[in-house]
Amino acid sequence: MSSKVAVIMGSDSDFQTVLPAIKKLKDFGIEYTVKIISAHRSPDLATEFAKSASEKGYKVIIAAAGKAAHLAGFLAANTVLPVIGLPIKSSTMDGLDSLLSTVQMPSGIPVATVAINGAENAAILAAEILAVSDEQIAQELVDMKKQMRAAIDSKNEKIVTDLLENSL
Ligand code: RP5
Repeated sequence: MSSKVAVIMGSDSDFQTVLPAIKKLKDFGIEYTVKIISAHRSPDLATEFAKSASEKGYKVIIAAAGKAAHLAGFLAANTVLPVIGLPIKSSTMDGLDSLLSTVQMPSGIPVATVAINGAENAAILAAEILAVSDEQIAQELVDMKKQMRAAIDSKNEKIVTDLLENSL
């Protein structure tokens, strides 16, 4: 089976921050490919990858980059696949530079941007896009929401039974 999601990062220094996205895709059973491609340091490769991504079978691209983070927008300019931008906190500006560089796209070239370092949400959003035409992934997402609900219920129970009683 060919990879459905391409996880592209601008540098190996982004890897640890991107890892939760890769783990989440794996948990969902979604095929993925991981590559380091830089909009600035390997712009020819970025163009070539984006232009051929659709015919290679990818359905969604996650693009993670920091600082002057042009990667997601650059890829989006060269493909009609949905591009999810993951701004990386990698400089002295706390990631605000990456966030604005990723999200502030001109009209006509959208990048669906998640929070600074929001790797897990990038993977969940990719799964939601795929789930429109994939029942198995849709079921994974439904199960995930059920687990979140159960976790909140048990925290609620804990605060009522343990924390409040022992703290007052
Ligand atoms: C961006 O510049 C990368 O995505 C990374 O977040 C940042 C720093 O890259 P390195 O200098 O660590 O390779 O292009």
